[in-house]
Amino acid sequence: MAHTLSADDIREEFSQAMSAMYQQEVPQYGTLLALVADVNLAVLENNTRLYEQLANADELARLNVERHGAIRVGTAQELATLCRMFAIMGMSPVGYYDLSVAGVPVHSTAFRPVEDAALQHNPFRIFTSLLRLELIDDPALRQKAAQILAQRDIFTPRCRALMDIHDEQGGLTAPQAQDFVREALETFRWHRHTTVDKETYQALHQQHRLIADVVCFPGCHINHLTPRTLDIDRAQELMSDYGIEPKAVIEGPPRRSVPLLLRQTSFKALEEPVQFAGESSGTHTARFGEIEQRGIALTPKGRALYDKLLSEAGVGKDNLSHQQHLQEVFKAFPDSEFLLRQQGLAWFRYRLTPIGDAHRQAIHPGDDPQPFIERGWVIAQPITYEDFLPVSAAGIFQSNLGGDGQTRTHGNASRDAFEAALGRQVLDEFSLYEEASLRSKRRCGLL
Ligand code: OOG
Ligand code: NI
Repeated sequence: MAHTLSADDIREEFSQAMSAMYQQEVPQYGTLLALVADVNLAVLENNTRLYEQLANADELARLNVERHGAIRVGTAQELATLCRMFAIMGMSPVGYYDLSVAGVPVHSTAFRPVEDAALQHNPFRIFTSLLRLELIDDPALRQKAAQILAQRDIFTPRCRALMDIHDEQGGLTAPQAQDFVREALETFRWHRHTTVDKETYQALHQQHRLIADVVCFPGCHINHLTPRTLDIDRAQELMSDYGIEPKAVIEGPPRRSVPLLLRQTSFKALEEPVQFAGESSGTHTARFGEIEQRGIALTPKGRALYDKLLSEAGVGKDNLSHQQHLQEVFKAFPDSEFLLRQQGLAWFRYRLTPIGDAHRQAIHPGDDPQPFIERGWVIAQPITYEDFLPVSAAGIFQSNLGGDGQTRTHGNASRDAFEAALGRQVLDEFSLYEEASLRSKRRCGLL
């Protein structure tokens, strides 16, 4: 058959198309992109070490295209079909996040590329949540929501046909891929018209805002698209200058000399006009903007320490005092690449320098990389955290639910049910980082 486009190229096209669509739909997203571009430029101009580090790790090129988005779906079939759609773009489900513990009636995974080369090419990620209808306590309302969801198809017929073609042919030709990207985009478009009347919307909204958001529309609109900044504190400071009001506190770890995991902030969801079935109109708040700063991926040991310190620190009311408090609490977390490596708290990717390469025969499987690093034969680069944080995600959800943190819903972790809906198991993020680290050691002859 004719030449097929790679999954990496399809993902690249799709993420660009999604970004263009969201920029049209939510003009503040364009402002956010401008702000992040300004901040990143200033950081790179003033910090040549960081510039070189990013360039060496091949991260500079991806920085400008790097985005994550988020969607919420209502049924197992929708989730399983999304899994098929994202597979065509080289994205696999990684991680399981149970947000019901934070009073949000969903559980989630992140679709993202997993291979080193694919991540370098374009690390586009979609945080995808499945509504847990069983957490609606009124049985009649629960049944009604299920009925409404059963009637919709969030995928266009052409999109479904192209997914079949992809699976039969083992790929898509360039024109088919273009068609696929255009059709796939329709699933994530914003619709002003709800599929339900005002009363139904209000009843579902009353139960939980998120339930109304998932159930009442013909598609699963993308609710934010997040660029990556190199200095989130600066971005947070500048947001109001750009006419954007940030949420109160930056989620995640404090500012560090070796950035950890993921720090995030967002602006509040927009109140947007909607048209209910039966001609009455109203408003709906769902879509918002978010900025993130990514740092090093932690090992299970590092992550346990992070979780412990974060819960010790609690949640602050204003950002300044919260960050100061976090700084204090996180003094217990080593803050140098050497200590993070030595104590096995974070993941690194190893590379031979040209001198190291010339001395390959002196490096043996099982050798400690540290002396080689000190001799300039080996470079250890932090592995970037490519995933999400449940506490932060809950904070982002909450700040967009009007801040009242409707915590009436509750439920137990239900990973098996999620994977059954998805039609496969989610990948374990820790194994992915570990494998990346081991592969790099093997390439250096250290394993
Ligand atoms: C997803 C919120 C979580 C993140 O970056 O942690 C998220 C949503 O509101 O649907 O996007
Ligand atoms: Ni997000």
